[in-house]
Amino acid sequence: MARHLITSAIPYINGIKHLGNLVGSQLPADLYARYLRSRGHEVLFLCATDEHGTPAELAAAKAGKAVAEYCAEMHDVQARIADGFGLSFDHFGRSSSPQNHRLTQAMAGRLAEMGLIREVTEDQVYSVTDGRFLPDRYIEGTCPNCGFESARGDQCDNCTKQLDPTDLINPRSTISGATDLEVRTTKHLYLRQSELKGALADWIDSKKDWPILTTSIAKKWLNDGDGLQDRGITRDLDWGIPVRKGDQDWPGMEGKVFYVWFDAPIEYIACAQEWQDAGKGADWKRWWRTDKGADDVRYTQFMGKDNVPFHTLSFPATIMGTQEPWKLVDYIKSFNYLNYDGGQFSTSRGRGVFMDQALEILPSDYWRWWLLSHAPETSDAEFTWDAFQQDVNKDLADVLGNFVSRITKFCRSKFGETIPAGGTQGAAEEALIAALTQRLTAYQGHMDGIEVRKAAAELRAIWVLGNEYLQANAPWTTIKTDPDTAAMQVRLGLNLIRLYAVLSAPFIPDASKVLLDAMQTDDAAWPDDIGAALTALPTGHAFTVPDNLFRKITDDERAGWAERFAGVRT
Ligand code: B3M
Ligand code: ZN
Repeated sequence: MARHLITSAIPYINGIKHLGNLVGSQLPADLYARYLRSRGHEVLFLCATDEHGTPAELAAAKAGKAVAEYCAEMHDVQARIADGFGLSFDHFGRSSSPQNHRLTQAMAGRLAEMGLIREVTEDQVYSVTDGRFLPDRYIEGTCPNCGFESARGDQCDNCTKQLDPTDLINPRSTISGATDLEVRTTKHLYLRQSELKGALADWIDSKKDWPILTTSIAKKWLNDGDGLQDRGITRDLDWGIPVRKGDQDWPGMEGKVFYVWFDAPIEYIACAQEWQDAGKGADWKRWWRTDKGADDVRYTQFMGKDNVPFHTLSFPATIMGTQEPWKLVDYIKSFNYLNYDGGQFSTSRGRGVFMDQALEILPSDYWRWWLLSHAPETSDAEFTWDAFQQDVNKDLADVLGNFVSRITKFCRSKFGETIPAGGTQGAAEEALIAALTQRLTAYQGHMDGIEVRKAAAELRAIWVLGNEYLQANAPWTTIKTDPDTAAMQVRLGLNLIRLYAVLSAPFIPDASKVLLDAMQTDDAAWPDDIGAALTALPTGHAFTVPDNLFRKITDDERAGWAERFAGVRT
């Protein structure tokens, strides 16, 4: 029994995540957490909402709400949806929590003490009408290069030229449209991460087992020069964590807040404090401080590839820079993108299926199964309604659902609703147990290695073995000549249902519960020995026939959804 700390990238507060976001972080993190708990390990699985930054301020303004109020509401919305998808966080925290305020300020103070913070004076565009400094992407104007009228302060989307806001002709604020912009001088704090380049390079080099996607992105940023330039960690915004040196004022930094990407990963740690303060656990330092027992914790992070640089370089630089005994991540599982029907999912354009909409259409297990079995691990993947209908109907309805339905209904009609007695296992059963044992070993290997697609394929193969056994041994035929052997076959089949419930729970937890309930057992122990596991439900044990476990998606539904989600969400 080991201890596992698991975090998923924390979703931004300003809106509901789409299925591409879900499959790139929270869902595989949940799969892994559920699996490790099933194997008897101690798990702390944390996630939170990422609540700071300009997008949160703007979204609140658009909703006509105070930012704090908007964030509190959206946190609850996201928590409810996460619950709908069965995401089994031990705590779903908030980066705006008092715990994160304190910890972020303490870490910044410590970094300053270690000589790793420098103050930089810079010129920045100030909007008099908006009463604020404008981040580059909130300034638009005419491109000096191609004349495109909606070029952004950082780049022209028409000719792709990189720009400075001061390059723009007729610049205006995208917040208010104001044109009374002026350049003002302001002071910011920079984290001297360049000082830590050697230590970071050694650390990344030592991670021989990391996915190539993770290390290739880390090394690219580390060696390109760009990634490890010192990084501004403060912003001129109202909403955020006030810049303070621990509990002291930071002279010259009045009215400024930390940059959202500085405080967001620190929330992984603060979230454990929130978990404890909410009365859900004790001794959070046992998970996070190597001087308090976290040495034997294995820490795994899950995220989409766009978040990798922050987790392989910036956050580790923060942690290492403090020279305090904080736990560093042991393994970073990153994902490519899931595309939507010939294009990209897009939050800003409302393209694709969003988490709340998905749950309106179908129960979460349908989505969990499809998304995880198509997780974009080695390359980008694509969601299409055709593939979704086909795979769900085949894997869940034809393979797993059909197996359960055939065996339970057959038993009810011939033997009644208890596990029948009689008969002895022979060569066919021995072969089945051997095949299951081999596949279980492979399944566990893929789950331990977080090879999500391969694990799903192995689980599907485990379901198929049951169907093949039924097909080949046909208890409905056997019963005519040899009722005892038919009883043995049925007994085995019913026990297989319980085994499937246990093995499938990390992927499809709701269906798994339905199956365990139908088998009237709460024995969800992970099998050590397949032969023994297939005798867990003894002769005479009562069961019920579950309602149709998975229904098929009809052609009409598929066509309707494809049409409903073809445009953009309004
Ligand atoms: N909030 C990105 C996102 O929502 C970002 C992750 C932060 S992880 C510390 O996709
Ligand atoms: Zn241009």
